[in-house]
This record gives sequence, C-alpha cells and structure tokens, in this order.
Amino acid sequence: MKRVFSGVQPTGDVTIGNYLGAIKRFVELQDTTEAFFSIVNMHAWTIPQEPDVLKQKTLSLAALYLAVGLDPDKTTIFVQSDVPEHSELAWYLQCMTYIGELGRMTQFKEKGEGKETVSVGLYTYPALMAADILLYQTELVPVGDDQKQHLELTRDLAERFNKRFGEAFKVPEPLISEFGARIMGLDDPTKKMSKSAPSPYNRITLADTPDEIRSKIMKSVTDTENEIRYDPERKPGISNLLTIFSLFSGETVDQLVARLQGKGYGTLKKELVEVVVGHLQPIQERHRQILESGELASVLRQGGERARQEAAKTLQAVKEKMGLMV
Ligand code: ATP
Ligand code: LTN
Repeated sequence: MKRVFSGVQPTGDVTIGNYLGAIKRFVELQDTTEAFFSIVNMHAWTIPQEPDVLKQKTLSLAALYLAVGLDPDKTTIFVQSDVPEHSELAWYLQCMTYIGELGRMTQFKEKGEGKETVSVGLYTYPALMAADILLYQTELVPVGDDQKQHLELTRDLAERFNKRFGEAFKVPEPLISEFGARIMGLDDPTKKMSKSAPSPYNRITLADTPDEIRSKIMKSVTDTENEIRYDPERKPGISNLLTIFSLFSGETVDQLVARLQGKGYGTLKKELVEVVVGHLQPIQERHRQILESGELASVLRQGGERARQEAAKTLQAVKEKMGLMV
C-alpha cells in the first residue's frame, strides 16, 4: 500500500476549499493507502496565535477529521507537536535549503506582504513541511493547488539529501486533483478561497449555519450575463459555483449546465444552498458529538505514538548518515 501524508493547519475555521481540495480526499484514500494525517499546529506559529484559541482549534480540527469520516483504525491521526522528530528533521533540512529557494515561495511572499514584521518561521516553514512529509517515507501527498511549489521544494530536498548522503527518503509526488484543487473566493472568484481572507463573505466554513451559508452564496460575485456556462476564464464566479455544486452533489458540471439551462443564476444559487447545507449539517452534528464524547484524547495519543515510531526510524537513519550518532 502506498504511503500518504498530509496536514492542515489549525488556524481559522476550515473552509469548503480545504474540505473539497484536501480533507474529503483524505477520506477517499484511507481504504487503499497507509495514511498519516496531521494537525500541523507547529506551522500555525508562523503567524501570531492566541494559545487558548490554538488549543481549541487543534481539538476542533481533530474532531473534524473524524466527523468527515476518517477512521483511526485505518489511518494515523496525530498532532504535529506530539512528534518532536518533525522539528529535529526540519533543522537538518534547513541547513540544506538555500535562502534563494525560500525567498521564491509565493506563500511566503503573499503572507509576508505588507506586514511590519515577518518571523523567520514564516520564511523557513517549507523546510518544516518537507520534514513532515519525508519523515514518513511518503509517496503521495494530497493537497490543494496552492501547495504545488512547496511539494517541489520537498522533492528537491529529498533528492539533494539522497544524492549527498545515500538513500534516506522516498521522493514524494503531489496528489492534486484536476477538478476542485482550487476553490475560489465567493467575494472575488479570481483569488483562492482562504481561511485567512479578511471578509467572511470570501468563504463558507464547515461551521457556518444554514443562514450564513444562504447569505454567502446568494451574495456571491458572478457576472452581468445570466447564462449558466462553465468558463473559468470568462465566468470565474459561475464556474466556481458549478465546481462546488458538482463536488458536493456528484452531478457532473455538464449535467448541471444542461439541467439548469435558462433558469438563471438565482435558481443555481438557491439549489446550491440546499446541497451545501444538506452536506454540512450531518458533519456538524457528528463534530459536536465527537467533541462532547471525549474520545479524541485516546485517538490522538495512539496516533502520536504510531507516528513517532515511524518518524524515529527515518530520523535515526538521517542522523547516522550525517555523522550525528557518536
Ligand atoms: P490560508 O488560506 O489561510 O493560507 P489554507 O486554508 O491554505 O490557509 P491549510 O489549512 O494548511 O491552509 O490548508 C489545508 C489544505 O487545504 C491544503 O492542502 C491546501 O492546499 C488546501 N486548500 C486551501 N485552500 C484551498 C482552496 N481554496 N481550494 C482547494 N484547496 C485548498
Ligand atoms: N503547508 C500546508 C500545510 C502543511 C502540509 C504539510 C500539507 C504543512 N505540512 C505536509 C501537506 C503535507 C498549507 O499551508 N496548506
């Protein structure tokens, strides 16, 4: 079985972009692969956090992993900071990463832009992400389109290390779906939907109430025509709504366009509200039950132990190759 690793940061509320681009795909992979899914809380500290809020978001994201259908008997679910091997390998990898490589990362440029101070952690973060992936001899990394560049750096680092010191890492492949890997903002369909965009009208979160979902979809930015057609270049708003609709309902975009032809944007939006609310309500219900049940503590403890076992094997080999075991 192929090894899979992916992580989501416990910052902000998980959006339907995170869900459709990444988390929903984790669930599809759990039966056919050996997967590790992490709540990457150390990454969260690349920007300032409130400790109490971070703790609560970490548990909430772990509960969400279970609520969408991840099964701890099939996959390893763990909190990144429970496995100290991540930061240790990250240090060794940082020493093999060039300043120029990190400076080219678009996520760093975007998140650092306009800020008075930017932490060193935000800059070196791709080396920590590479460590996350390489520790588990990962072959496949399911992510959204925005992580492509970080995956390329991870591959370069694995190859660089293997060439210099001998095989220690598998070289991982990104698993980015052709459809849905980049859900766009509802308020501006030319930019990706983001947890951290200033306006709540940018995104639908998995915690939104039916009224919030309705209001956000009905107000979403489209265009001045009234023709339902899939054309991401010329009609990014409508195309984004059709993509979301298709991924939630299972109807193809062609089927949707044919069925809704001539009915106008209002009908498309109203139907989409029903589909999204219908899909999210059971997840929200399970999320609430899991948080109340207290079952998370043992799931995360076992996941952390299992992850540590695997991570320690890789780290040991790395340290031997680097002359660090004396
Ligand atoms: P921010 O938008 O604040 O940078 P984020 O949502 O990108 O946060 P993560 O929580 O780490 O950051 O993302 C988790 C996963 O969701 C990643 O695999 C990422 O590629 C994917 N993802 C994020 N936004 C989208 C989107 N708009 N469409 C599809 N996938 C997405
Ligand atoms: N960088 C990612 C989150 C992330 C991740 C990972 C994804 C951290 N470590 C390892 C896949 C594999 C983000 O910002 N979306």
